[in-house]
Amino acid sequence: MLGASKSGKTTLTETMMFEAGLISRRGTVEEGNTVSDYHPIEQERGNSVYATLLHTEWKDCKINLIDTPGLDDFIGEVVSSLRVADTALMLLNAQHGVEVGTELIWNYCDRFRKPVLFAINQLDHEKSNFELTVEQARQRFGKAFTLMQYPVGEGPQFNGIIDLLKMTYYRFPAQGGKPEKLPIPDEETVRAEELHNQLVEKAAENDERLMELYFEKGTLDEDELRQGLRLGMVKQEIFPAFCLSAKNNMGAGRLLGFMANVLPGPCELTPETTADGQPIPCDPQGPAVLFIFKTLIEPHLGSLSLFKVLRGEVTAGMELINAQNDTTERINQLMILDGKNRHPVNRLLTGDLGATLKLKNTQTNHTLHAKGHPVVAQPTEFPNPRISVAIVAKSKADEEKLSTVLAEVHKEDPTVIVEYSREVKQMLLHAQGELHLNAVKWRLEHVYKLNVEFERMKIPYRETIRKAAQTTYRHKKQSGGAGQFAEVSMMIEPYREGYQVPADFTLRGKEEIDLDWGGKLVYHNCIVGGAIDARFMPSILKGIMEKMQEGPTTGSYVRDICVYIHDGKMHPVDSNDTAFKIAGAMAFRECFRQADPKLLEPVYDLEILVPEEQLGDVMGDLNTRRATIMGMDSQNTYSVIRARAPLAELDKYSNTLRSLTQGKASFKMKFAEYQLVPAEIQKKLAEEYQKSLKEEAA
Ligand SMILES: Nc1nc2c(ncn2[C@@H]2O[C@H](COP(=O)(O)OP(=O)(O)O)[C@@H](O)[C@H]2O)c(=O)[nH]1
Ligand SMILES: [Mg+2]
Repeated sequence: MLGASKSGKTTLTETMMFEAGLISRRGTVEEGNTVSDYHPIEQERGNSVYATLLHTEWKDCKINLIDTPGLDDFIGEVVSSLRVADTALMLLNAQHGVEVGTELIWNYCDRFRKPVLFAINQLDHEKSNFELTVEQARQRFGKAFTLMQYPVGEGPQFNGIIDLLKMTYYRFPAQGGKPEKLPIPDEETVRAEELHNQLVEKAAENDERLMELYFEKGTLDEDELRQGLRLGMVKQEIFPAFCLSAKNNMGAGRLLGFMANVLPGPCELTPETTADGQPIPCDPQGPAVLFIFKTLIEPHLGSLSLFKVLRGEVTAGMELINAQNDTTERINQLMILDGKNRHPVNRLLTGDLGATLKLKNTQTNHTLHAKGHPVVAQPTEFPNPRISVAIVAKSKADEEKLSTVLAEVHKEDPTVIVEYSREVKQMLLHAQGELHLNAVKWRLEHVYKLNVEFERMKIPYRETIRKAAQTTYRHKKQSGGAGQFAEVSMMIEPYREGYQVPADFTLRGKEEIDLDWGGKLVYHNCIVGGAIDARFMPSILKGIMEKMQEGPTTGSYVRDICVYIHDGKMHPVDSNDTAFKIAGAMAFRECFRQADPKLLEPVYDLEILVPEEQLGDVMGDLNTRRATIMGMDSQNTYSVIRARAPLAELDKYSNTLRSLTQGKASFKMKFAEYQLVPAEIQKKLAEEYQKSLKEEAA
């Protein structure tokens, strides 16, 4: 179940369970009592945060549903769900047509090459506009978008559907549910016939035999139509589109019937693949293969692994091998899930989704297989993070617990990435947006009883120089016993590819270091006449490296420097490694200060999708963030802005974007390069650093 936020996925899921008689009363999102939105955070907020697995039935067919959240921040849930779904059911909200949220999710449907079914929902809403929605959908999804139905009456008058496959008029009672089946009214026959013929032609296009039949008879019967549609769906050449009011329970039953009768079953789809791209043929009789697509953790109760049976069947008590770590796992309890409710089952067949408890060494993206039949299923690739913050426990005593708990959070949600950054000395949380971070915080506080605070992530600046400088530094200490003596003459200059060693130096040795934090340090030994022993050269380099890790201007990493050691002095007794290390460090610092130091900051490429109406506001805001606009395109009803902006200016960007556009925009960001910090900002940062050093010393 996919679609922009508030298109009605959760409501439709509830209605579908109700239609199957699995629940006797329909809950609502407003009352917080749907089967799908069972997490307290979802009830509190009134929208889905987690993907939820449930099922419904139609005649003798079990249909698994995964209700996903529509908000951009929770896209990870969409990705893991799509990975195992056989068909994507995409809701379009007839109030808004193709939204930015639709676009985002569509990109993933496209990537996974799944059959897609559309449902145009909220046709009862007073702002519903069926024609416009269809027009936008045709524009965006192409000619594969195929109407299966159209509504009779719209907005508050919506109470019927003309079905183009069955050529029947379904008229609903006021409270929804089971419709009356009527002949198509006279005033609709021309339109219905025309659309029906288009549908028949499209269905015939996908199979030679059907094409022949169509030429012979001039039409296709219902079964032939179904077959043609199914083939077209597998090839993504037909996206059938249905009409709905999920809230008033109009159209959901017909949609379920279509799902049961027409949607391709797991073995009719393009086969699953292994990690190296080989097909895993769908074989209900073959040796079992299970793919773990999601993990739910309840503290103290252990974890629940959700899986899809890719091949064969799984039975309770079965022993399987984890392909990633070669350990044996026993499927002690086998169950299917309806939201938080768990129903034990004895076996699950190829294509089915289920869950098991307390696997020992198995996580999301792992494969379990029958003994002697090793196979690794293609793992799901999760999207890159778009926001980073530092996280600290409110109480010092909780610090250790915090890392353990965050590791669990990552296991449940692979789009939460936890990292201790040695560079900025903070525990960092990388995620998809502020709502995502807030959901993590909510979970830490309410489920793990751990109070945390988010702090701004320190910006990983870089320092470098703009011109050459040189100095001679003498380190001399005479106190009591053995003294210390070292003298180093050093020249430094900016490193550039293809640089030349100055003509007045004789190069005796060179070490080119690719720095862990990016950029280079090239260390040149240009000593003549044995002024400094070769054995002290590494000590000098050590001293320089210390300063490279804590640049003189702001304490940030230094990059892109050439160092030349061209002269110096030793003392027969007092010279040692320590003395040369200190001399190296001090000489480097002096040179650096004279070499016109400059500060670099990380800049990111942004790609922002924004509805036309809010384009001006979003551009205006970018102007306040030192952003450069790189390009702009227009697509359907929204624009794509490509911009480049310093990370330091992107704090809370997803919040701002959400409030500027009522959540209708979306963005991606990716590290681009390091760029010069403007002089006045560099000055301010340098002053702050000097102040912090003084405070530390005091
Ligand atoms: N008028 C109308 N409202 C609907 C319909 N379906 C859902 N809604 C309302 O739209 C809002 C969002 O629904 P929800 O199911 O949470 O959407 P989701 O974010 O896609 O899961 C709720 O207030 C629903 O009551 C519909 O068919 N008609
Ligand atoms: Mg929902």
